[in-house]
Order: sequence, then C-alpha cells, then structure tokens
Amino acid sequence: MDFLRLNQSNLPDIAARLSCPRYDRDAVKTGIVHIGVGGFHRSHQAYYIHQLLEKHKAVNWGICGIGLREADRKINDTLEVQNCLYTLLTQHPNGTVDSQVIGSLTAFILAVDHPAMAIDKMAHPDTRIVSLTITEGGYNFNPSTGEFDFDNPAIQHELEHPDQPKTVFGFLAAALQKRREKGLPAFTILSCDNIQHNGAVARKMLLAFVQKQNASLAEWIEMEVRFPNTMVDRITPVTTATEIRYLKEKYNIQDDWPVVCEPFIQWVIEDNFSNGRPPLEKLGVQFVPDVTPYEKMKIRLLNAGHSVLGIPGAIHGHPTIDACMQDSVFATFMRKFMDKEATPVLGAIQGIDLAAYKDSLEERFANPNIKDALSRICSESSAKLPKFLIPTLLENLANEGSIKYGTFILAAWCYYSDRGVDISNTPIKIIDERKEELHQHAKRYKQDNLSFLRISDIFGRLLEHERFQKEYTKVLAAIYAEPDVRKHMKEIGQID
Ligand code: CS2
Repeated sequence: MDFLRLNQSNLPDIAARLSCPRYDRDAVKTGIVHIGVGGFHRSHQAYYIHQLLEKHKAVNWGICGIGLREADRKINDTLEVQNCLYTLLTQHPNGTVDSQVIGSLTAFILAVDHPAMAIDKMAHPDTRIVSLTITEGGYNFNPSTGEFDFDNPAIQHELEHPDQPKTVFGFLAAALQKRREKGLPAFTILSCDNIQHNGAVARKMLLAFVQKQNASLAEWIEMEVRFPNTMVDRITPVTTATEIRYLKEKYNIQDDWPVVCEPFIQWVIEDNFSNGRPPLEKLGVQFVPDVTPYEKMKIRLLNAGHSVLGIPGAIHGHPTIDACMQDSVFATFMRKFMDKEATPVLGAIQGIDLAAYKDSLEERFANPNIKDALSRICSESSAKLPKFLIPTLLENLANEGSIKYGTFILAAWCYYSDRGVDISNTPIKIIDERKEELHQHAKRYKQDNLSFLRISDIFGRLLEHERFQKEYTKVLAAIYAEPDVRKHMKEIGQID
C-alpha cells in the first residue's frame, strides 16, 4: 500500500485529512536555534512556536534544530526527508487523539557532519535565542559539588582546539565569539531542561569553560548574554511503532517519527532576554520575575514522582507509569512520598495550591492513553535523582523530617542496578551512561552494604547522616530478602 509521505509538497493533500500549517513556511526566518531536538522539544517549544506562527504571524521566530551527537543522525535523516515536518499526537484520557502537523521547525543541522554550518547559524544576525534541551546530564557538572567537570575528554579537546567544538559549550563559545567579532548582539541562552535554576546553571558552566578557553570572551558573555531560568512541562513518552501505524491506518500518511504527548502543557520563563523574545504570553506562557518556586515544585513533585513510581515499578514488572498508577499500592506510595517528604520541604508557594497540583499530577500520570515506558522514566537516573530526589532527602534529614519513602527508592535503585531483572526474572532495559559503574558498586552490597552510596558525586553527603544509613541498610536488606518491592511499599504506605 502506498502511503502519502509527510513532506512540504504533499501538505495540500495532507491538509484535507488533518490539521496542517497554514502559514508560508518559506517566509519564516530562523530566530531560534535549538540544540537537542528530542520528543520533548517537538511537543513543547516547537508546538508553542507553531501556534505563534499560526495565530500571530510571528515569522521571525522559526526554529533551526541542531544535533551535536552522532545519535542525532536518525532525527536528522528523518527530518530531511520530511522537510522538518512532523505530526504531534495529543492523547486525551478519554481516548480522543488530536493529530496536527507542526511546521515551526524549518531546518536542521547535524553538527557532527557540519560544525561550521552550525556555528554560522548561531552567529547569524537573525538568530536571537539559542535554546537547549540537552538533558540533566548535559551540563557537565559534578552533581555533588556543582562545579564544571574539566576532566571530560571532549572538554579538554575543545579547550586545546577551540576551532573543533564538540560539546554544547564549545559550540556556544565559538558562535558567541563570532558574534562578538562581527559586532552583533549576543543571543539569549534559554535552557529548557529539568534542572533547578537551569539558566543559572547553564551560565555558570559556560563561563567556567570559556574562562579557561578565552578569558576576554568570558567577560563579554558575562555582560551581554542573558540566561533566563525556565520551568517546562509536558509529558512526552518515547514514540513507538503504534503511533507510526496509527497515522498510516487512520490517515494513510507516512510519518517516520511523530511525537506523542499529553494535553497538559506549561512554560514559565523569567523575562530576561538579551535580544528580544517571541510574544509567547499570547499563548498562556507565564513570564515571571523569579521561576524558582515553579521549577522546584515541578522537579520535586512531578519528576521525583515519576522516579518514585518508575524504579520500583521496573522491579515489579510494570511497563508504564499509567500501569503503576492503576496499582493502588504504587499510587498510594507515590502520593505519600509527595505529601510526607516532598511537600514539607517545599514550603508554601505563593499563588499555588499544592494539593490541587498533586491531584492534577495523579490524573496526568494515570492517563491510560499515555503509555510512558518506565525505561524512559528510569533512563539516566544517575543524572536525575541527584536533582529530583536527593535534595528532598537531605533537607528532611536536616529538619528531622520523614525519609523512608525516598530512602526506599534509593535502596530499590541499588537492587535494580545490581540485579537488572524484574521479579519474574525478565531483564530490565536499563539506559544509563553510568550503568556499569552503578552495577559494580551495587553488586558489592554483601561485602559493604553502603557500597552503592559511595559513588559520592551522585549521593553527595547522604552517607554523613547516621539516620539515613540505618534506614537504608534496613530496607536494602529487606529488598534483597524479598524482592517483591510491592510488599514493602504496601507496608510503608500503610504504617504511615
Ligand atoms: C520525566 C520527565 O525524565 C523524566 O524522568 O520525569 O521527562 C517528565 O516527563 C517531563 O519533565 C514532563 O514535563
């Protein structure tokens, strides 16, 4: 069967079947260069810009994607065939699916093949923002000290060869240097990753790098480049064959990499830009003087809540977040973690009803049409947990607060990293850059039951707390004695 391939020339035909861009994509200029075009960027920022183009003629704010890694070749090749068009499938809890073709991404550069082209694009006078979704691990800092990691070989290479950038820091420095030489205004660096104070972290890391590479450029960046903090939110599971098939069967359209997401969307940004910004407030984006309470609330409740379900869920054999939520033991455990451990250290957040926020998270997690795989949720836990969960534990230790939910998750993570199988002995798909190191530490628990926690850049100062050590040792032994984590979770959730 011949399907209609999603691309620019087929758009008029496709528009008869589903919602397509009505703006002239050729007239759109690149105002934003985005590094890290994953599903999340395509369901969130690119969707907002698409709406701006559609409803508000914001033709100066089109997006050019950049891929810095070899792993970005697949998105490069897919977007090339599809003229950067893709379908966004919004899955409602009642089964309704909104399908729309998004057109705001108008170009893509694979920097691995074309580094100079990527730098030139960022240094182009039309480019006013460089935004990032490079993941929690992409900021190249030691999680326990918060300092830039100069030992990374790619960073060392860039320091010696500024003309051969490899990481985001090398590329940003090269592009900013070019703008400075040409007398062009700096662009804003807009971090959209789940890190508290993501803009401040991006700034600190970039400056640490550039100070070593080119001190006078660092001074210029300090004066000229703005790094607004942002809170971003939209659950975006990994695309599967189901979505590709759905578009073929329902619309007869071939899109090799659509994106699937929940209906909820939120973006809170500090209004602090170097060189203008798109009028996103027209779409309900919140511009605030200080994003701290929003980002803290989201990371400590939503992202941590995901990990609290995901790690024991993987051991139990639940495939997805919605499957965990259907299991009342998991749902209760997660809510109690939020109420008893995350909320007390969050404090009150002005203008926000935390109870209502947590209720809405429960509903979002339970959406039966968002099959958010635990392999995605648990991926790169070594970068996520130091930001999502461990700060809550440390603060509760300092305040004599409850620690048993969070501690249980760390003990379960040790078991997960050691055994790598679920309770029916099926291997768990573990995706983590530090998988091997985690495994090596976890498996030594018999000789040294705190061995896993000795990866100090992940666990920071947790081990200094005797109360934590005791609780951890107790639950770790319990999990090894009875790997059906659900039983322990039931007990913990009931006693409390
Ligand atoms: C998830 C996030 O990576 C994770 O573990 O918690 O990707 C989450 O789905 C998004 O931050 C939602 O905005």
